Amino acid sequence: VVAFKWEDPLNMSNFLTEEEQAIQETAHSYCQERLLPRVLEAYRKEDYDKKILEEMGELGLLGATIKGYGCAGVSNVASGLITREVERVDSGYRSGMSVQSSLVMGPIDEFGTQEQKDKYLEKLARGQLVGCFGLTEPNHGSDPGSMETTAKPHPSKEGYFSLSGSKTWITNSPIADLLVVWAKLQETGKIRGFLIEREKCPPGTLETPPLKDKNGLRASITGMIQLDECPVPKENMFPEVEGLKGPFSCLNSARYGIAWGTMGALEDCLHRAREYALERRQFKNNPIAKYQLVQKKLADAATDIAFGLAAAYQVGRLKDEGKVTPEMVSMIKRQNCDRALVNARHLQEVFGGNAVSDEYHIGRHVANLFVTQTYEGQSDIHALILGRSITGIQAFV
Ligand code: TGC
Ligand code: FAD
Repeated sequence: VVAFKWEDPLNMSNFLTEEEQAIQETAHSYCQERLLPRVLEAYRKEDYDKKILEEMGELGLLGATIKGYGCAGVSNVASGLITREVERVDSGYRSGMSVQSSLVMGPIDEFGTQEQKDKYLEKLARGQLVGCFGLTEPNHGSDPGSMETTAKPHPSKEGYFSLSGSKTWITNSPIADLLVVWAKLQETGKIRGFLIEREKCPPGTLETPPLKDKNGLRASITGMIQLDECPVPKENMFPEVEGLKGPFSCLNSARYGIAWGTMGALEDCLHRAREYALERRQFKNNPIAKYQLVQKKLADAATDIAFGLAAAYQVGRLKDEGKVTPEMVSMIKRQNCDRALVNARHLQEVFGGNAVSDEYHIGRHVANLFVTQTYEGQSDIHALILGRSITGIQAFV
């Protein structure tokens, strides 16, 4: 007899290998035992504990798909399961991890020289170095191709570039030791990637002020990167990759992770709303879970989670086989972020006035999920990426 499980309606766990299930369990235990107890204080104080990356590093959760350099070398589905477990606690914790794994270790592994890989990957995998990824600028968010940050030969230091410009809304920048910065090479006008080591920058050439008082993603630290003729050794540029292909290749992996992660956040909202609805009584002492309008909210969320996870799983398997396209990633990033935000917002209503207390966690997820729908390509931008593929006509400009 096959029983329906509301927590896993389409029986997805059936399709996971034993190794993937074990990885998910490890990530689940760590997140529930170590991250959940600190998230409320972190969110209230807008504080990100750098030690979290070290703890994740010890468990092999950072750069988990990379082979060698102390990384776990697991499947893309396993890495999706890790992000799902982390974001079940908080999107900000997943953000810190995604940036380190997909946006810093990812490009070093894919585009770096052997020296760059040897120098940085293992330390990043252990969380001994913290990384950040600077693409967005104050005047260029959805359209990073128009960036103004430039790299030109350094006027006084032989063998160095001089980088100037500013990046904004950069996760981890205030605490980053290693900054991946995308800038236009003055000579060619082409976008190139640079690895900037904070400790090697002369005073006044690199500033990373935090952006405080956010109303979402408060358990993650965000800041600017301000470069003023910052000297960067020529060997710190990624040697081959040029143009937007560089940053977007890393974003393909990070966006894939967000598609899994947002489903984890929505699962937490569903579990909490269900529990609350079964306990809370209104009108003739009925649990509010008895009422059809409440049940519909739970059914909608459970359905979107099941569909969203199935789609992320399918893309993960294709990614492992080298058969993924950026449009597939745009589709699941957009859909899962949008559905997570809409459903979380509806489930928030189940808590009535208590939704306003942070102890119920739902308001935090709703605020975070707005950010996930915005960064790494706002949902409408992903709609245009899909529209371009469907029609052959680009609608950005
Ligand atoms: P377009 O003409 O489309 O492409 C220019 C070149 O880039 C290549 N390309 C890709 N390559 C690999 N993967 C992808 N997904 C790619 N998308 C584009 C493309 O083939 C082309 O190559 P080539 O060789 O022909 O030059 O460029 P466009 O300027 O028209 O771009 C438009 C658009 C909208 C697609 C793009 O700009 C976009 O996606 N905008 C969204 C911006 C964005 O996602 N920013 C993310 C910032 S990082 C971040 O938010 C991190 S948050 C992390 C966290 O805290 O978790
Ligand atoms: P804009 O590009 O100004 O867009 C504003 C609105 O206009 C959006 O709704 C957009 O969809 C719409 N729009 C724009 N162009 C079009 C068009 N052609 N057609 C239709 N609609 C359009 N960036 C990094 O590089 N690294 C990071 O680590 C990072 N972390 C972040 C962390 C947080 C907490 C936040 C909030 C952002 C982060 N970002 C990061 C930046 C993020 O990627 C950008 O905010 C995002 O890409 C959108 O850019 P924008 O904010 O400039 O919005």
